[in-house]
Amino acid sequence: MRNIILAGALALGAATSANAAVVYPVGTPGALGLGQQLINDFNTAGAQAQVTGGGFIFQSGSNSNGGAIFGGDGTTYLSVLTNGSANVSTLSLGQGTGIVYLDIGSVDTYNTITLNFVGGGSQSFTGSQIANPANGSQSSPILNARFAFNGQGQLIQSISFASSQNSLEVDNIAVSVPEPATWGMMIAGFGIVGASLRRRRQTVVTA
Ligand SMILES: [Ca+2]
Ligand SMILES: [Ca+2]
Repeated sequence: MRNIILAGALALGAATSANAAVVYPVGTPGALGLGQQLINDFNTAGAQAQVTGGGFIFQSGSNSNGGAIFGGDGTTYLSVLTNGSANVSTLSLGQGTGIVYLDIGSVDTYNTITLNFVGGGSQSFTGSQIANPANGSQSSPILNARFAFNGQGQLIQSISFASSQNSLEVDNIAVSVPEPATWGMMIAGFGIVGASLRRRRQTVVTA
């Protein structure tokens, strides 16, 4: 009997374990689609201060340190330089996000984007896993696009950008707006607050 329960628990564990995260293009750069909430456009000093790490710059236009994201909004973008790495927290309502959306420009084989999950663990994508052929073209709509990194059930706490050569260009990082389960938890939270307020009011009345 005990073995049957154990086997059942193991099967349940296997069924509920998270799938690997995936990346896919979602449209043209600069345009936030439905369900996307912008968290960093790198356009202001305040936004730029949210980025941690080293070996990166913020710029607009194109030069040897980075190429403007083709088809994008033409604003300041984050460019990760040779052996640089940059980290952007994607915490939304304090609990991570299911999907991170961002513009990427001129994807190169030597670019790496890593998702860091709430509760530990991470998953990295090379430029070739993001778009192919990742040859750094600054005029290809396939290599200059808006992409979604979907945790497939794992909540993403932060996203890291690394490059072994110039450059990895990104902009307009967004998170997925709260999903139904999150709204359910928030509504339950409001209910608890409301109940405690009602209790407090009753206490005042009877005192
Ligand atoms: Ca920008
Ligand atoms: Ca590039």
